[in-house]
Amino acid sequence: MKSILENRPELARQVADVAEVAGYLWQKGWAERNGGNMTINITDAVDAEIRALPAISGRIPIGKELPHLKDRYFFCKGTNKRMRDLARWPMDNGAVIRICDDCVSYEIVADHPVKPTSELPAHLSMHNYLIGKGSSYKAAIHTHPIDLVAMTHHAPFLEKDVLTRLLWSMIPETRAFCPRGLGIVRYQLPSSIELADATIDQLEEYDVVMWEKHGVCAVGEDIMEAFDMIDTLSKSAQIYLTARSMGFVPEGMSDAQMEELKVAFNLPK
Ligand code: 2HA
Ligand code: ZN
Repeated sequence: MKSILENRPELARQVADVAEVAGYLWQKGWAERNGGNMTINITDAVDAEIRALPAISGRIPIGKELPHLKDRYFFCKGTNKRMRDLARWPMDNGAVIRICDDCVSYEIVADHPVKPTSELPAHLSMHNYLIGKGSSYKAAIHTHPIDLVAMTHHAPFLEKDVLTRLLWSMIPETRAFCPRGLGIVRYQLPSSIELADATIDQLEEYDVVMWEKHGVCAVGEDIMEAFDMIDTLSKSAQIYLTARSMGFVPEGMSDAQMEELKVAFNLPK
């Protein structure tokens, strides 16, 4: 069977980037079994021939009305598919979907009738929010980093901006490359509409959002950028944990050093 990626270098490149990141998530130990998911808005890489393709599924409800997504296309990891398999065979473990005119359902267009991730309501809500505010961001990622998730099991870290400041202060790069910090969503049932709604509330202020006792979510221009922000925050968490395991509480950069960095890099917060 011919893949939708054939003779479409831009689409193939974007899917290859998702596959590359899927491999990183597995190698980092953040993606046990089917854990985590990714979606990218591929509408700009979709041509008339793809638009004319008949669906290979019925209409499937999203569970929410998402008015900005009408006629948009996404590549999504499949539900119950392993991240490490997505890395090797992206089109067998993911699917291209088209949002229907009613904005409450979608259909699968290619390559195989792989049902999208269980976190589709959260992912599509994030894309809907981003398009609605005129953002150029095209990628959303959810994964289970051990260090960052462990930190959400400690109530003081869940207060607003406590983790942001702690992680920023471990190494200058974290503030520079994750300049909007880290939002917190209190525990919600995985895959729920409540989790989706709470996540988009946090996106008004943050590009990366922790899901208490579950995982992290990030949005970015592309999938590499979204991954890099989580990777940078995880690096800071590792520095913190390493210092604690050596028996001391790390000093962290001082307020003056943090302020100097903010001015030098022209950071938003
Ligand atoms: O895809 O990570 O949150 C499996 C999950 C659900
Ligand atoms: Zn998860």
